[in-house]
Amino acid sequence: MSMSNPASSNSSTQFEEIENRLQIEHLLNAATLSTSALTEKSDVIAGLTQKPKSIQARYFYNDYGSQLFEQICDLPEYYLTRTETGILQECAESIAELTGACELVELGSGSSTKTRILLDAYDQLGHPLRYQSIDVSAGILELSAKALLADYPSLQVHALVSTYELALKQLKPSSLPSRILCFIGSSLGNLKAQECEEFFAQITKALQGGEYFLLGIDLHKSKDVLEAAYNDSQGVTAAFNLNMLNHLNQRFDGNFDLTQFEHLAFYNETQRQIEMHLRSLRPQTATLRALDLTIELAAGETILTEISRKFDLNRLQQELQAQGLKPMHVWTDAKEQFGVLLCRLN
Ligand code: AVJ
Repeated sequence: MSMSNPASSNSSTQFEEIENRLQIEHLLNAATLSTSALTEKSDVIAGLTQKPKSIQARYFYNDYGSQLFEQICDLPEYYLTRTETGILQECAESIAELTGACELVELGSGSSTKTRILLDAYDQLGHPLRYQSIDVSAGILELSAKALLADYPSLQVHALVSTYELALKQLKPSSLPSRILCFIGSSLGNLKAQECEEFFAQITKALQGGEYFLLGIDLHKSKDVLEAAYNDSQGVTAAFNLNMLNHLNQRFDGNFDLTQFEHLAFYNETQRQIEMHLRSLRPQTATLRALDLTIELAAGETILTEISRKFDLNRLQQELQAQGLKPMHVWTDAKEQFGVLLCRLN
């Protein structure tokens, strides 16, 4: 390597320095991919051949879908991200004080924007900064890890390309005195009640006694506020929903015609969940060649693409407690739109 050009030697040193603090690991590699690809295919086929039809919410997140989601977070109607950010700014210092030095592990880390609030709090208390980010999207994972390393000179990052399930199965004991597993952004809302319970059980298995679980969840509120958040006036949420068909087309060699579907989102008050659907505008067929699957849709027929559950803080605390995840602290905003819970494993 040439050291003659001061500018380039400077930037390459900086580059090497960042690489030294970064470890990237792919769990979705050839060995595990064959089985996960199989499950994936059968999940898509099962969802599209049952009545009513459905597709799993994680198909929103190809590269374009992740970009659209970042746009959603900034929409005036989408109060969730803004409100959770405000709560984290209020409580981050208490969290860092309560837990002491901690390795931060985050499920579904995405752009890691809100994580910075926590990193700052640990940093201000003089705690070492160690962060394990976990996401299925390798692109956003690597980009945000590098951005964090550039901004936090003493941070160590272990980025894991993985599903939640695989990652939780192979979490190694923390090298710091404790660990905090973060699952913020109300992603829990995508899980049905039964799946939620199974997920909490996986968390308690992955953590050691005394370690922490930080959970961010959207709360039940008026139908108007909720429905506006999922039917924004700029149509970004509609584009996000429709992009799922694009993603399936790309991935499974399909021919869904996006112009023949419309976005539908409403609050199901009995189930306390937003439901997003794609509604067929006319009778039509679509084929996913890689799956050897042709489906028929009647005019007006819907495909369920997401549930987004809205929680009750008391009930959720009981559920966590029942699983051995003891709620230590709960924070909300003044309007009680969103909640952040710090739990400790018994
Ligand atoms: C990322 C699952 C929390 O449910 O609000 C945003 C995804 N869907 N707009 C949510 C989403 C439509 C989001 N979560």
